[in-house]
Amino acid sequence: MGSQSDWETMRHAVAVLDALAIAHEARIVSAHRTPDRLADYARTAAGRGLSVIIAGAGGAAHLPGMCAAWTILPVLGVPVESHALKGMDSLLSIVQMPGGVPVGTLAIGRAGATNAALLAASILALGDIDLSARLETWRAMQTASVADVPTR
Ligand code: RP5
Repeated sequence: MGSQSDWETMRHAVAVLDALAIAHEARIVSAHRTPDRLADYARTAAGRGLSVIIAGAGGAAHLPGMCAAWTILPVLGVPVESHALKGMDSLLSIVQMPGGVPVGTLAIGRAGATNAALLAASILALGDIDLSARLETWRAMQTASVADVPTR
């Protein structure tokens, strides 16, 4: 994530990864304030054994795109809701990548963070039958939790 202030959003991705017992790390890597850290992180990610990068940032949100520039790992971008423009700036910054350097862009805010983790799980599950089973169970539990009728 681009800042400590993104944690309130990105913790929801971490919660899903924890629930699915997916090994992960959480780091603050700012495209603007720590550009060398970003280059080092993204360039070494595959070699360190990472398979998917979830990059959450807000405002002029260059983190996901610059991560994708430095690695061929799948990069999933989460637009963090900004104060000034409610995350529209983050969304448009992340989603409008030039052809040739993809970032899979999720929804603004908590839903995007949650779904980024679930999408990462789906990618990883292609090569991990145990994770695939855990993901099926997670989805079944979600289905079972939806009431037929609303509470009044
Ligand atoms: C971005 O600027 C971060 O991803 C964060 O969403 C936003 C604001 O950062 P702070 O000023 O709160 O550190 O780089």
